[in-house]
Amino acid sequence: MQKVQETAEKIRTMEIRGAGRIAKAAAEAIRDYAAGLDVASMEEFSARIKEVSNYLISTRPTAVSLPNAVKLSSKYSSANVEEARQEIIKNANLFIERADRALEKIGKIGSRRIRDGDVIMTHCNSHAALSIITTAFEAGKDISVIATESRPRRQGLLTIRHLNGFGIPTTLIVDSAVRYYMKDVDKVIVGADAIAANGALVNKIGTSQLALAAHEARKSFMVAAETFKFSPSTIVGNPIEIEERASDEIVDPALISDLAHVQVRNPAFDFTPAEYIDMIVTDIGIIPPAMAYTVIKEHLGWELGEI
Ligand code: RI2
Repeated sequence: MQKVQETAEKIRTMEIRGAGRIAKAAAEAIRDYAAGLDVASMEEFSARIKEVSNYLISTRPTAVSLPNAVKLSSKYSSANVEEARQEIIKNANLFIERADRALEKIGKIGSRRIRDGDVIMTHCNSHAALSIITTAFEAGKDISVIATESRPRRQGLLTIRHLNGFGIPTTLIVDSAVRYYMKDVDKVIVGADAIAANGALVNKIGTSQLALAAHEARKSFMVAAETFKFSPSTIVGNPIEIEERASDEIVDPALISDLAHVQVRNPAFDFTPAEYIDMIVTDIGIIPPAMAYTVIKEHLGWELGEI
């Protein structure tokens, strides 16, 4: 349990972050917990696995990759503790392998849409979006990137470091400069924390204003998302919850402690409607947002088996 608690804490404090990495860390935590679980009965095994699953899921509410990973990893059908344990270990390992392969596939598929000379704008720090960009660059395409700072946690600094490591010419801008630079951009590529059944995207706060600016300038807006970022529960009407983080991520409370009429709000994500999205690059191919329902039904819903 101690390792599960450590992983949960790292996800909560964002030491482990990025929807895909969160999912993989949760799968690893469930696997290792199941592997070392010493119980007297199957009832106890089920109860403990359920408890740990719910605990991991509660760490961050928006990235649907987290509950999807936990559910896919903690699946078992046997009524025997030893067999059920082995099933969980196998399912978690399968999820982790698939997640790694998905990133590679997204990179390969998405990079075919990148042309020589493209200027690509990206937001926050998405390993899926970066996989497309770096794969295109390594295939010899002459590209450059405009990366947003992504306040308040400035994940853009991770992005520019990553791109610099590949030798990709990169420009860092503040979030409020996205429309100013949109005229220079050919494509916007962002990641996803969740995709709803209606094709709407939930991603780092500010994504929807990038989409709006791209739409206005008739620039292509691409989303890079593994199929496990699609949200099964949206099919049955559950909304995706937007995480609101502590206000001290935005401003030092001491600086505003005398301002009796001021509050600070810090939503971590926003919604981008499907009509602003040209394509979603997934590990099963490029799809229009209108196909989100099909992805959920055919690639997730049946596997999750409980929507
Ligand atoms: P990958 C991140 O959320 C960003 O919103 C990013 O676009 C998304 O997860 C997907 O990231 P946070 O964890 O899975 O920084 O593509 O809040 O890495």
